[in-house]
Amino acid sequence: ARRQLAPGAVHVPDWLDVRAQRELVAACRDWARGPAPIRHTKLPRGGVMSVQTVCIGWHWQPYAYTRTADDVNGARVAAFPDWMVELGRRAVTEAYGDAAAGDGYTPDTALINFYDEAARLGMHQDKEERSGAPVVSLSIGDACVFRFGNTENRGRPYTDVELRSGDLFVFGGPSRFAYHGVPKVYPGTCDPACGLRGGRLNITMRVTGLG
Ligand code: MD5
Ligand code: FE
Repeated sequence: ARRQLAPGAVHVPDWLDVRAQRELVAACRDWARGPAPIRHTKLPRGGVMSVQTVCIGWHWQPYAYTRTADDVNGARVAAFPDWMVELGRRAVTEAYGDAAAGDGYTPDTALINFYDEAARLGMHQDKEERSGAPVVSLSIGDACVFRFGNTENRGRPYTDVELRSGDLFVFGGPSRFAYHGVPKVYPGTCDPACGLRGGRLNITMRVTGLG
């Protein structure tokens, strides 16, 4: 079942079965170890994000993409695997009910966010990509409140949606540059069968539009 929150913003609850969730968790554990280890991203004004992030394909550091993780250890980030391109295509096909849209989607990067029970993500837009292609979001582990806002500012109107382990969310079209954030994680809501012992994992695939 899919639910459209706004034009281009589609939530597909329970899209990944537990086997697929475990496989993704295992792959993310691997990437978290290196070549550029997972870390709390440092912000230019001296802050540190409570969320921990590891990138594949391209490395995101506020507020640009690079091939090397210059703010971590300088290593070239892991390649974006073909199997994840395929997963992204299936996700877009499912969310939009449009196989042509899915086939035309070629993500080249993913930001993998890990939230412990205290982590939050403030309201922001994702606008470092030079492409208006959709963002595919996959959630695993503890449930959270995802706040889907508007394209004008960080405040109201916004809609709070609960995202749970296995959920898919696709943000495309007019929703691609909406403000959004994660104000709360619900600790202890994760089924250990997902492969995580606690916390929330979110994988976002993107098209950077960079060569
Ligand atoms: C998360 N991650 O749950 C979210 C899921 C990030 C981030 O926000 O930047 O790593 S991705 C949500 C998203 C992406 C692009 C556009 C919109 C939402 N949107 O228009 O609402 O860790
Ligand atoms: Fe974002």
